[in-house]
Amino acid sequence: MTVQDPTLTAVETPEADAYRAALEVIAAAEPTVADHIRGELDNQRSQLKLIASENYASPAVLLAMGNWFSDKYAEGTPGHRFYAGCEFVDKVETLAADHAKALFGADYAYVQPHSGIDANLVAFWSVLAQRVEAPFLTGHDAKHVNDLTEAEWEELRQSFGNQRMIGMSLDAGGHLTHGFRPNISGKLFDQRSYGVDRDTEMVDYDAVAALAREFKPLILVAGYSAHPRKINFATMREIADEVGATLMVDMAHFAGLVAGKVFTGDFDPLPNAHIVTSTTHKSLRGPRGGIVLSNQPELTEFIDKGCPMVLGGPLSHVMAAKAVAFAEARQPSFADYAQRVVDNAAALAEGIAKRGGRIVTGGTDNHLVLVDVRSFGLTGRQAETALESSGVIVNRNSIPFDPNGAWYTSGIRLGTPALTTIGMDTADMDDVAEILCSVLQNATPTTTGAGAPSLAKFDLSDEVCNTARTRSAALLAANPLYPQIGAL
Ligand code: DSN
Repeated sequence: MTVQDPTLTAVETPEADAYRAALEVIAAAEPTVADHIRGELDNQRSQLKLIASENYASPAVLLAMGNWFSDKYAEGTPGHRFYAGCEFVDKVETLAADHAKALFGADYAYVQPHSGIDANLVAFWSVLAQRVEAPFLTGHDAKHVNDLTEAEWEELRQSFGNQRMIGMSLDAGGHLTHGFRPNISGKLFDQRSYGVDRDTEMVDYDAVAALAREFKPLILVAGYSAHPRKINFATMREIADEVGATLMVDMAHFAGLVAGKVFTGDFDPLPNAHIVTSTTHKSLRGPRGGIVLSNQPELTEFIDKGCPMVLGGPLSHVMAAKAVAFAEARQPSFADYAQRVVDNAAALAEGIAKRGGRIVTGGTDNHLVLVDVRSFGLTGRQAETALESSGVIVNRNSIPFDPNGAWYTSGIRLGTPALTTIGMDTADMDDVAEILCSVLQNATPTTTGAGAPSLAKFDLSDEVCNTARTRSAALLAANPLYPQIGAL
């Protein structure tokens, strides 16, 4: 376990008092858990966090989750629950939804999903309910699925499984939940995927349109977890409208850039998509969870049935934390933060490119940077491990047309939301690029026992690792994580 930085001092703030007291109470029940909570903070404080999907939530967001809302069952929706005693759950869920609506300019917000996959499942099943189930019920003069005969129900069940979806391919930066076979979405939908152009590595909208015309999907999904560029959602909507598809945007990665008005107009999902899903813990900087938004009244009654359709009891304590996070994101300082995230990503890409790294698409206009680490003679697996041993936390990632497959990969994915939260700026990003490239330039692949080039093993000197750690420590000392909590 990492040990607490001995130069950290205790501070007298409400946040420090709250966490000291909380750890004391937890330690009285199970001291090892309190130790592990401290250990996680020490770890996070000692590493350069460049995972594109992570961030540091505020103490207010974190504290809003640690309370007795966790004890309450509240299946249903505000004012329409399957349990009594939901007065304050109703209030907190309504507050979270109201903040989300105001933040994103949405007419409707569903704040119950526990995660991104849950949000996507709610969205998929809402569209299936609206476009497959509801017309079937009307056609059979039934109000409810329980009114159908066994034969009718079987026919409806079969037709759920016969629907089509188009999403972005995984190696181009799409997400497993967008219809890929290892995920439930790929088992449910007949899926085809669009990739990126081989030369530019950008989305080719003409190719997406041609695929949509040929395949005629029920749902067209736009959104990504590893594509470093904006998507034109107005163009995606034109394609969806032409083929009668519902446009779903999964903005999990870039929700903070939408909330912070960095992505506007054609690049803002809300005015363009029928249904929008997101996580709340990435660039949006909230608690771990999901949301579904829509401006289409014909869809909202179905989204509202996320529970019991897909979800069980909502995590009321997390909805409370979502309300806090959305309130924070409505402050003008969040727009400033979102712009700095994007500026920092551009500076990081430039810093790596000038030190010899190939940047997929040649740059970035969002929060993430995809580096083709073959330019350093490495696989993604080698790069990820070499950086971790030097205190730089990234994840390996496929790049478009990746020859090394999804396990070893040829890329690493970097993101700036977390380091921007602790105050790093574009000059710091050049230092981060220097630290990162010094490790990648000095890691040397080795061979397997059979003498073939290894895709996983490498040599890296302790001196290089230690120098990287010392430089990172200096950057982190100047931009401390949770200074208001201090030493615990
Ligand atoms: N695991 C998330 C990411 O890292 O992008 C997406 O599910």
